[in-house]
Amino acid sequence: MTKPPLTLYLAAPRGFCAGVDRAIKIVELAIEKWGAPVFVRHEIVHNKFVVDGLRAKGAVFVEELEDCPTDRPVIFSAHGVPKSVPAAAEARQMVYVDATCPLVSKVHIEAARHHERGLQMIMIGHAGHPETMGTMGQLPEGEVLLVETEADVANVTPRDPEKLAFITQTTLSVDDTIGIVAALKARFPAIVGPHKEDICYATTNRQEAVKAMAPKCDAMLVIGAPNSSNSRRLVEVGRTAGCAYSQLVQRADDIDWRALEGITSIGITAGASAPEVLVNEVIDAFRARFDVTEEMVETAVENVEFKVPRVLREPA
Ligand code: 2E7
Ligand code: F3S
Repeated sequence: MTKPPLTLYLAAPRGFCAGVDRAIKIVELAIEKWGAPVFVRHEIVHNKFVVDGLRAKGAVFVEELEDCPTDRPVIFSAHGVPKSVPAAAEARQMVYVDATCPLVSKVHIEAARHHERGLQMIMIGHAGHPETMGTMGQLPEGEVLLVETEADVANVTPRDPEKLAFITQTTLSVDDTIGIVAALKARFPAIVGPHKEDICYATTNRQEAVKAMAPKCDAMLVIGAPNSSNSRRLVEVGRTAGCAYSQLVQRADDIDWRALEGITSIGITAGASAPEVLVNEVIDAFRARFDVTEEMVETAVENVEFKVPRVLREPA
């Protein structure tokens, strides 16, 4: 039987960012240095395939520091942790390595600087997300107020509207955030903040590529996990940019082939925590069912790399 023709658009950049690369390397090097088990507080990045792979090498994933024995090393995930977490690890005299992405640490430092100057913070982010909890947890209770949407801006009640700064999660929708920042500036003209927001290069670039790709596609698949903020934003960006059938899939098994019957084009991208093997698995699944012509939609070239902490570059 002849296969139907399909143009498969592949977004670039897609997949692993520099912070994810570094975080995974930190876990691997820690296991090499100290042997198994090495404990990891929270999924090192939000991807089951990555987590299962590291578990097989000797990592043990827990949600709270209290779930770790004090005589084994613990690694903090790429999303960052509240200040209380390293403080508790020190109090217990534990060996710990912080795999927080340097671009998240930069926001933590920004927040501390504003606080020292007596400013209260408004964080634009998603409630309950580990990055938001980690960033808000850099300052004492009440010093960081959370807004999730433009509508929230009308209801926020700062101590002094003249003494305010804003910070953001790094994986937000660039376009949604423009609206929220504008609403903050309109209500609090004295608010200070970064030039635009704190969304990272990887988030921005992956969303740009999707915006260029989505209008060409009958359907779009984002490879990523349901708890991956940046991946979920890519699905939303795809829908807004003109591809109504944009879906999140963890891997090829998740693809709803009946929903894709009759398409002649598909767009594929991957969130910052999704490994390229899963992209290849999805492409192979399309090749098995369609006569595929691949086309790259490249909107940026990335060459960002972050060093692993010194303790892991030294011999044991
Ligand atoms: C850390 C940070 O693990 P992810 O899916 O995390 P998100 O924040 O998107 O849920 O992706 C990698 C990553 C992104 N941002 C890790 Cl702060
Ligand atoms: Fe860092 Fe951005 Fe990746 S904050 S972990 S470079 S998605």
